[in-house]
Amino acid sequence: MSFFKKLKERVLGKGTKQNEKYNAALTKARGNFADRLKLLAARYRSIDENYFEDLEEILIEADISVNIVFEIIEEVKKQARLDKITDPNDINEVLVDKMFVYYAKSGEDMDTELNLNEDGLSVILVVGVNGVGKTTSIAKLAYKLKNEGKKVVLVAGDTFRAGAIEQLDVWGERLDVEVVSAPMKSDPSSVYYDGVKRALEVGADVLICDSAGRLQTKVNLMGELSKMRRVLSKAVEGAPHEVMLIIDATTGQNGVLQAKSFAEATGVDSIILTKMDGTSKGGIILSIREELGIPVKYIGTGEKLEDLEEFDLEQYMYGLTSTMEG
Ligand SMILES: Nc1nc2c(ncn2[C@@H]2O[C@H](COP(=O)(O)OP(=O)(O)O)[C@@H](O)[C@H]2O)c(=O)[nH]1
Ligand SMILES: [Mg+2]
Repeated sequence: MSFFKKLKERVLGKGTKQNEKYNAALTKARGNFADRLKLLAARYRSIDENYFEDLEEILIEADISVNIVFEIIEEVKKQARLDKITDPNDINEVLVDKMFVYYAKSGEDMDTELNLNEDGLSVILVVGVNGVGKTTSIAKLAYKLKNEGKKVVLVAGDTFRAGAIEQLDVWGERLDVEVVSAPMKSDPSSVYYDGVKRALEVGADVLICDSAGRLQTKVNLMGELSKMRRVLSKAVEGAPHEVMLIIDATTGQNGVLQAKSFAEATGVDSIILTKMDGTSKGGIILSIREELGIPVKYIGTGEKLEDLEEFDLEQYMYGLTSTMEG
């Protein structure tokens, strides 16, 4: 059975709901990837150096970093020689297979489970640059955890940006979830302290901490993040149990680099890749894997509370390529 057929079968076997979400969220990305690869295959009767140059361009424009593109194209060429493939349509299939393998092999950790403390309070700290979708993702995550029967408390740790506290308050009201906050410009660490205290008081299962995302020097960032960590770990053993880094898929390579300084400044356990619905650059997932080596646990597929999906490599690759079949 062909790679695409197998992928389709596996993905549809996971139920239609998740599949529809991925398919819809990756519409733009698919247009800039699968549709272009199909056109490329139609332009070339068989593969040659020009073909591979055009292919390279499509991959780079999908936001796969250049070194990965070279590596993957080498792999594709090798396979083509080995299997005597000359039809570009068949090459497309080999390509997607190689991309899949690249993601799966470059990091051993594909687990999307949150590191929650089973008996006691779990603390999740959410970090990332301004505007990437931290607060929105926190609301989505709270919604999800609440639906799983968990008691959630939120901390408005972005005391820096005007409106940030109110924004979380509004979500809290909609979700019927308590939000702990302090006036603007308060020290975020002291708000976290209050948050933990309150979460323990009410017997919450999960405390999710919002944070400010202003870009600053790495030294400042490091100092601030380690202070937050210290406060949280003093208050609850093992906290923060999960530090989630938010990356905006529409910011491309630049966003990945910014994210890297956050990851280097504090230990990051996982990534939420937001705004997948708004980007035409689906290859970013490979760049994140290469640059950060941290597992993507969720993707943001829209602005609504339900628009958060567990990351699934098969769904993702299928969403990116489903129009390429046949
Ligand atoms: N389309 C889309 N918009 C999103 C997604 N996640 C966040 N946003 C929007 O991005 C903007 C910034 O989000 P916000 O949570 O305030 O970012 P923060 O500054 O990191 O807290 C808001 O308008 C959100 O509605 C997503 O997955 N898809
Ligand atoms: Mg925010």
